[in-house]
Amino acid sequence: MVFNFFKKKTRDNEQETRNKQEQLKAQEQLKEEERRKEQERLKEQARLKEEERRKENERVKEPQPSEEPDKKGIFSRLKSGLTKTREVLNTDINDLFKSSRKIDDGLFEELEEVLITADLGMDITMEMMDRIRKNAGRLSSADQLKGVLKQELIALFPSTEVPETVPALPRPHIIMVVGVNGTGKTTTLGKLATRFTRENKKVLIAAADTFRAAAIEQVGIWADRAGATIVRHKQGADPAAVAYDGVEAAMARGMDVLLIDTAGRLHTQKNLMEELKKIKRTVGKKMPGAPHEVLMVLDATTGQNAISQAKMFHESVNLTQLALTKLDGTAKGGIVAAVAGTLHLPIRYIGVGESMDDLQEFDAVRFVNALFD
Ligand SMILES: Nc1nc2c(ncn2[C@@H]2O[C@H](COP(=O)(O)OP(=O)(O)OP(=O)(O)O)[C@@H](O)[C@H]2O)c(=O)[nH]1
Ligand SMILES: [Mg+2]
Repeated sequence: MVFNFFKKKTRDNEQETRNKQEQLKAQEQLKEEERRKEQERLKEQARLKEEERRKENERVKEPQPSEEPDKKGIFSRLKSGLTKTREVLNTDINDLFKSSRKIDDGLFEELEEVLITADLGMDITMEMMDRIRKNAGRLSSADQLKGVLKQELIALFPSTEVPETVPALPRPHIIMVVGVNGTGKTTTLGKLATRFTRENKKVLIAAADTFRAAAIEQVGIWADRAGATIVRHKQGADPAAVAYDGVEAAMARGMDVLLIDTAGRLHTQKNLMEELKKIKRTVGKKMPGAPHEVLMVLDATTGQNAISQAKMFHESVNLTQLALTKLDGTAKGGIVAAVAGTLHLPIRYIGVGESMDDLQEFDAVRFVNALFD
């Protein structure tokens, strides 16, 4: 009896030991399985990383489409950016000639209206119409008329050699960007910064629009995106002091370009003009001869107003070049010709959309061709 009891107990103990051993074995197997899975996961991770590195290397080696847009790319972007103006100039002029109309006074009056709708301005339209009327005998189709219009428009632009955007000397090349609020100053400055850094130039931005905190932030985002450095003070700081620090830093750090962003409250407010003059003076004190360019940014959608704004800014800060933005948002693309014909200031850039490649260097022949082709 007692013997049987011990025998059972021993059997139970043996069973328990076996169970424990099996449990341990199962746990070991589980651990081993986890170790294997972890190793596989690490291997896969390393493979993905390697793959990413390889792709990144290829990406860096390949020219980026947006870095070097080919001429055709620029032209088709320009054409599509000018769609609204193109519709006025092409569709309306084609319509004038439908049903084989005669070239008569009635047609010329309608043509006059078309040109004014495209915002060529009264003076330029009248001048052009005078010359077109004199050539009336030689015109018999919409295409011929468009040909004459193209010639007349191209003649409005001074055929100056396009200078280098950033000459090698003097260094830093300082561009002060001015204009009425919301015209696209900061965006244009940001796009220029991006363009210059892509050309391997060292770019510094001075955030001299201290009027709003958001403006300093906005320019900071552009600087990050462009890979440019930035000099900024707090909101409300003296803009001329920011510009001064910008020039000092640009000189000390051997920068190629310094771009100065400025505020754009209404140009009718005297204090803005005084502020801009002070910035300009201060920059010139730190670096004689600077700023090398005073770039005014005009919003094309404001049409003829852009001309009076530019005249006012020119009187105060002596503009050296112009940019016309938002041409994609208006049928008033003729403003480009009106500006060129009235202001005698070079149009250096035009904006035909929001993306990086939509800020184009202005080329009069390309522009006029894009309007009619
Ligand atoms: N469609 C279009 N929008 C543009 C163009 N250029 C600028 N913009 C837009 O215009 C708006 C105003 O641009 P900003 O660069 O902030 O103008 P700003 O002159 O610096 O404005 P303030 O600093 O407030 O005086 C933004 O929404 C830009 O994206 C362009 O060529 N086409
Ligand atoms: Mg701005």
